[in-house]
Amino acid sequence: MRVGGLQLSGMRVGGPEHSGMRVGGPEHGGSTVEARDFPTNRGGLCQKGWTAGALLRTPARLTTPLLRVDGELQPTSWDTALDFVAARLARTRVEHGADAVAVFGGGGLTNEKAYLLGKFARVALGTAQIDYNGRFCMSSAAAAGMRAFGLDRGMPFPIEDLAASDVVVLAGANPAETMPPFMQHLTGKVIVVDPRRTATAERADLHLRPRPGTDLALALGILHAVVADGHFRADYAAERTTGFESVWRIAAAWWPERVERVTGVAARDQREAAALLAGAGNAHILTGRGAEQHANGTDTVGAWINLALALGLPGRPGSGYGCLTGQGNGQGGREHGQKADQLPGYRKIADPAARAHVASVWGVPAESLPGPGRSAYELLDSLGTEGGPRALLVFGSNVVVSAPRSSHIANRLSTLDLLVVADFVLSETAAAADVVFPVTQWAEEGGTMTNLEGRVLLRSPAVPVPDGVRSDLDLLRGLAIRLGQPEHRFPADPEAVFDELRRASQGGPADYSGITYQRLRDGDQLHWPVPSTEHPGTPRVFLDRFAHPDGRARFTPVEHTGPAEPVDDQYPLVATTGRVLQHYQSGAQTRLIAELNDAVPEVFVQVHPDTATRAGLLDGGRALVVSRRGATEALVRCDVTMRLDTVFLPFHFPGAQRANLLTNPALDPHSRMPEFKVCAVRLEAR
Ligand SMILES: Nc1nc2c(c(=O)[nH]1)N[C@H]1C(S)=C(S)[C@@H](COP(=O)(O)OP(=O)(O)OC[C@H]3O[C@@H](n4cnc5c(=O)[nH]c(N)nc54)[C@H](O)[C@@H]3O)O[C@H]1N2
Ligand SMILES: Nc1nc2c(c(=O)[nH]1)N[C@H]1C(S)=C(S)[C@@H](COP(=O)(O)OP(=O)(O)OC[C@H]3O[C@@H](n4cnc5c(=O)[nH]c(N)nc54)[C@H](O)[C@@H]3O)O[C@H]1N2
Ligand SMILES: [Mo]
Repeated sequence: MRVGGLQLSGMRVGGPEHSGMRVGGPEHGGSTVEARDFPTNRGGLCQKGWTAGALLRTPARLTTPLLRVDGELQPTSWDTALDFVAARLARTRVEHGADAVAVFGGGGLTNEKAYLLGKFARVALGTAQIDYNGRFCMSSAAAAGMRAFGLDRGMPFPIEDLAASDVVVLAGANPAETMPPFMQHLTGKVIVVDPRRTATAERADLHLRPRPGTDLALALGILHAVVADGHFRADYAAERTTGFESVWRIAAAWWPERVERVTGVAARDQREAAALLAGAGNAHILTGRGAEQHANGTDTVGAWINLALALGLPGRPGSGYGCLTGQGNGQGGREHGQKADQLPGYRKIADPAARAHVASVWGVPAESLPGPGRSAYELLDSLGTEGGPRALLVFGSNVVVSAPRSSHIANRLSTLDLLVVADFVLSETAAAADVVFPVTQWAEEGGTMTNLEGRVLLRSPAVPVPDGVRSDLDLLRGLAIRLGQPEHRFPADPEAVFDELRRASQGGPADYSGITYQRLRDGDQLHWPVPSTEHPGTPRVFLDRFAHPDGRARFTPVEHTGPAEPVDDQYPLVATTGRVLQHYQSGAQTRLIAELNDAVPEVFVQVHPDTATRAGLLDGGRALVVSRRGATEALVRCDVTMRLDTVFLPFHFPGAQRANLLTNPALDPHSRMPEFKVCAVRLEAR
């Protein structure tokens, strides 16, 4: 694994956080991060570092395909499983049409897998019904970036820029737990916006603690203060943007005292944030899932971007706006066609020119390509319904645990004629499948990932593939051939797939055509777009112009609306959800590792002691957290730094401990992101 001096790339290369922890863990002690600030991380991080390889050797590793016979999953051969699945898919298609088969992908898949999965859906299955868990992840930031800049590259600048930044705002991100190696890039002042006093907030110079779901108002308040105090960059706005007036018409009415009443953030603190940002030579505003996972997440990110534009940050060397990446391939996974509305190279599937180009690379008629399909939650919600899909293939997601309103989604899965899951462990979703394929994991295979700065990283296999296990690419090839596709159309060699991806992406917004495995092996640091093999890559994309046709960034008028589900007498508290250091995502992998599971063995509800007392709860006791959609049984963890109106639950646990039994699947109208970060709940003693 080539780390190239960039901590983060190492982390991202590994896909699952584990490998990242191997990079991040040891670095941690000697970095700018002070141990005093991160009491929980020191143990946890090292722990996770040392146990990184454990998953490769876990006895829970799947090494044989499983087929449900008489209600039980039983071992079978690859040929039997492939023949069975292909026959069932073909029959479903004949009886119910191509859209009766659906595909669900993941942002942890390599670029090659994401690309081939999208091609498999559109060409071998002919279905429009493909989407992926990235819709649950960074989609609101992507949509807001598209709207403001005409392009979505998470960080349009190299991460090293952050170290030279005087002020960095982290809105709804907790990288001290979710991306520890990132912390060492924060050497200037840090403003953290988070309802909780997280390990990241402990490091902050200023911690703004809004009520969950009110960031949009907070960003308007800070913008108001910037303008009122004479710090609006009118020269920059005139030269590089459009639309400030429409934004100011709204922000003028959100003076900090009014914002204080909505968000709970003191007007004084809003003005201090404005002054810090205005006084900075270089500054960055970065968003994480806390700002994005809302039914108005796109507009909320848009409000943070408006603030960045008013300060003249985007496209200025040494400053900018960016979003922090989620999964191993959070960036690349959303560029090459596993998204419902997308073709490779970040092209739109509804665009006739894009269809013609990609169809020619694939050797199929453009008319044969389906149009846009349903977004992730809408897809899962439609399973087994009238006109909805009757078969589903899942690659790289554990939706039984991670999808919002998850008991409903588990019910929908149970109505399918066929559920197929490819995984290396028996996740909760795999356990519900009719067929499970055992696939290779990160250290056993090659492929590329694209990190948060849009930089493409090549990984080579480090350990041998266990007997009985095949790669996702192999599996797709096996199914495609059985579905009547010519062999050459579905290569299983990652480099061959990448060479095809290069051609398919050529001329698109995310142009990879100039990136080759050889250049990556030679150590070239290539940030897309890379339109030719001589091109040096594009570390900073917006220096001269933004990607809209007029070259300008767009201020977008956004108004504070608040969460989709307000609190009331029955459900008086706001529940928000997220992560802890020791567990990864749905926990399918980390719950198998004893050291991690012992550190945080079950779900907890983090709550202010006064709020707990009012509900008759004791620290260390048990609570039932109840929303309109379900109830989660959780350990009570009292914490005096919590807001009185807010509780927090991590979403890493299965069964009755799922935080997603509570969550509200209200969707953002632009990104179709569900509102994971706010729902109304009450606490009951158990
Ligand atoms: N240890 C670990 N690391 C991970 C992961 C993991 O599961 N475990 N997952 C990876 C993935 S896929 C992702 S997407 C990233 C996520 O990385 P982050 O975005 O850093 O993680 P979260 O915990 O989801 O959310 C961040 C913070 O948002 C806050 N928050 C909640 N509601 C609001 C709100 O309304 N406004 C604001 N401003 N903040 C709010 C929460 O209190 C939380 O501390 O982490 C990646 N890294
Ligand atoms: N309440 C709440 N819910 C959330 C969130 C939240 O903040 N709050 N965050 C959301 C976010 S940001 C995300 S990203 C999702 C994540 O949630 P999921 O999509 O469930 O992600 P994982 O738990 O990583 O599940 C990935 C599964 O695929 C397997 N896998 C990993 N790599 C590969 C591969 O290369 N090939 C194959 N075939 N399988 C692989 C793993 O073993 C695991 O079982 O959860 C979302 N859900
Ligand atoms: Mo994510």
